[in-house]
Amino acid sequence: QPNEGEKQVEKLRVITPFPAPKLMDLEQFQGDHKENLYWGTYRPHVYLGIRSRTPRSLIAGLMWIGVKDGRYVMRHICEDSDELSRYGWTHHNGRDFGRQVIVDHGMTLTTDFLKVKGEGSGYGGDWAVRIDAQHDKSKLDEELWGTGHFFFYVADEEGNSLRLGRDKLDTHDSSLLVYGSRKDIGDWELHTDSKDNMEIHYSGFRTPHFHNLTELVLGTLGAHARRVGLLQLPDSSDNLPNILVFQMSAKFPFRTDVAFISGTGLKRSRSEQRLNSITGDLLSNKLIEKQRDFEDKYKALFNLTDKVESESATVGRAAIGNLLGGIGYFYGQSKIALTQDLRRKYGEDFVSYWPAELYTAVPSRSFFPRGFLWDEGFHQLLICRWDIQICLDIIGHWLDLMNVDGWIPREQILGAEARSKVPEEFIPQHPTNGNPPTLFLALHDLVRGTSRNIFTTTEINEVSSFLDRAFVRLEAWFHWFNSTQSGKNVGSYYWHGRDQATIRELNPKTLSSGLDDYPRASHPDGEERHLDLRCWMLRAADCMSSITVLLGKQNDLGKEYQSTASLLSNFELLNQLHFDDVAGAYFDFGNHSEKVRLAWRQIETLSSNHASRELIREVTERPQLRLVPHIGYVSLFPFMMGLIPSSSPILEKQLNHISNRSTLWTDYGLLSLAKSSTLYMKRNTEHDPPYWRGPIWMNMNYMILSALHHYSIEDGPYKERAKTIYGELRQNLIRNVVDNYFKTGYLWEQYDQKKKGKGKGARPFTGWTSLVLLIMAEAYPEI
Ligand code: 6A9
Repeated sequence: QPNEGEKQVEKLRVITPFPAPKLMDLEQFQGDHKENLYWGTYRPHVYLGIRSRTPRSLIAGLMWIGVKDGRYVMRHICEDSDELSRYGWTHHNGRDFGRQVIVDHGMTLTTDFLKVKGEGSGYGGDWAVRIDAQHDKSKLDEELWGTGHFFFYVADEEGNSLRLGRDKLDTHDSSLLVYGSRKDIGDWELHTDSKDNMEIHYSGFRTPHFHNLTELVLGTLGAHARRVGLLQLPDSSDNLPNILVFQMSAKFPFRTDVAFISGTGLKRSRSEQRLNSITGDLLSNKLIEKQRDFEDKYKALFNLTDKVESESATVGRAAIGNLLGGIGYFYGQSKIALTQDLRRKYGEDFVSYWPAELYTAVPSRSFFPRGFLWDEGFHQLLICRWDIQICLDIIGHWLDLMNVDGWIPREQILGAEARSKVPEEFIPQHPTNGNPPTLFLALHDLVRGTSRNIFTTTEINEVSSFLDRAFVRLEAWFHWFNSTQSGKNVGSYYWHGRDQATIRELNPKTLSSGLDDYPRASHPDGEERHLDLRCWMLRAADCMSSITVLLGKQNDLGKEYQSTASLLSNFELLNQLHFDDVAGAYFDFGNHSEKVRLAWRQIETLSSNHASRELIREVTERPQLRLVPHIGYVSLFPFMMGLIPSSSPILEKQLNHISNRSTLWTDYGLLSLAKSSTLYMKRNTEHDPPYWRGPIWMNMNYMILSALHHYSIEDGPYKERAKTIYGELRQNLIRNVVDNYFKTGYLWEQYDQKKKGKGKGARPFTGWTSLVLLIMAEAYPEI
């Protein structure tokens, strides 16, 4: 029996931070770097939300009244059910400028964001938002929509109280809405400036909760409307409010600037000049200038002019703009599920990870506005080309989330706002489960750019010092996979954590792989060998080895990574473990039967007398240890990694599978699972429709396309064939994503091969679908 002290130690191991200096404490992330990134549109889950990169920030945001089925509704959090024709950043540089266009039925709302470090401003500088609302008379019901109602709020998460502008005696003019004071930025003021005739009302609240702001405002508005018959806030406030909401109402078309200036308490703060410089005409000029800079950078980096039509370039611009504009800052504690052992011992199911910050891009502002580990590696392929400092900052935050075992939680649900978006059962993270170490994809690019002097001297220095400090963490990460996810055979791995007991899934899911319901061995056990994980390990080992070279650490350690990499790239060994001669394809290995199906069964329940019907798995053949015969993304991993020698007939076989319309090829991209698979487009349970069992996903298509590109350059008998397929696949992917964007206004999570490539799943999905821009630019990682 462990004593109290030992119990604590054991239980807390999983929530013990990795014992090494944090990346975010590096010199390069302090000073100007930190200050320059202080304020931003870091609340991607709302249509327009601003905060600073500090745990308890002053936050700001916009709501407006929309109409649904003839009734007023509040727009605030990005909700798919709002059914906006489109919304998203058409431009965003990730730092101090963004332009977003929102089409809400008959209204087009443009929200510009601009940040400046003015002379005299406080820490982090000043910022402005321009709200421009146009309406289309033919589409709007005048009675409901003669007037637009916009609600701009500020809230202090630290709890400092806010003061109404009109309370201030020495105010410069009447434009002051609210002011306050904070430790980080000093005194601050928020002003509004509009040439249009607008009516302003307000409400103040004191509450520590911010995730239900919409209800708070809507409730107050409704209550007052019932009393006075007017759609306006009551111009009243709780005592010492930490939230103030300003309703700005005006006839369409309407434009107003909202300006935030800090450091106003200081002498010579030049508040008035600063305010002038970020409102009205001066703001217009600055916005024009910033947009031009964005265009220039976009052109220079991706060089699309000769590569795609201008329509496609517009989509590419939205892809990078939304990926950067979607970057968020989160703070909170992950909920960690204890392993069965510890649960039994301590009678507790969950523990909290340490409070942590995460600066990260997100896959989808409406559906998944939070960090996902393997998504992030793909995001960084784009972001590192746009802004290396932002890229390092993001990877640094992720690596700082590592625990003492070298584990990083896969899905980051930090803070009440993030939690409110996720059903309870999906919140806990499991320390036995991994997620592909795709950060190595981006690190690989960074190492290459550094060792070949592609970057500037400053960038090279920053990447080097970053890698130098990251090294122990990367080692621990590598080691975590290499030890906890290894298989029985030398050089074999499998995703741990699959449910061995389930009787309700057609094929037990592998969420840790990122490919969720992609078919694996029907009966999960320790005999499994997962091809994708093996290939990720090769990528990781290879990258570790090149980092050791770059850092001059070619000691025994460096050699170990090199020998792991050569073991994992050994073609004969790969073929022995994973190649099926007859199919000419690579497969997983495991205890497997193809004779499985879901069937309705009467289930007697103890709690009630009546029997219920449930879908239960039937297996009509004894599973055997064998290769798992499903052709799809997993089988293409050796190809993706460039593992197949360019002279090998096995390469030809992969090209055959790829280009075959009865297996993987469609006019819209490659299918996740071949039409010939027994699980193609099959539901996994009554409630789980096929996800990675057919539809087209951009991240894997990008990887496959990279490999096709590679083999179209490498000499060999299949070079020309690879080139042809490459060209056609590239065209198909671009055409389909671009068509869908113009038809629907969005980039999508997946594309539906059964409906002519129509976007499906989450929208906007501006995470890895934005890789379409790299496809346009033909920018691929070197294999
Ligand atoms: C479920 C539901 C309203 C699934 O893009 C993020 C991930 C990928 O990492 C993964 O590979 N997506 C892919 O298979 C979305 C995952 C969403 C899980 C949360 C909770 C709440 O939604």
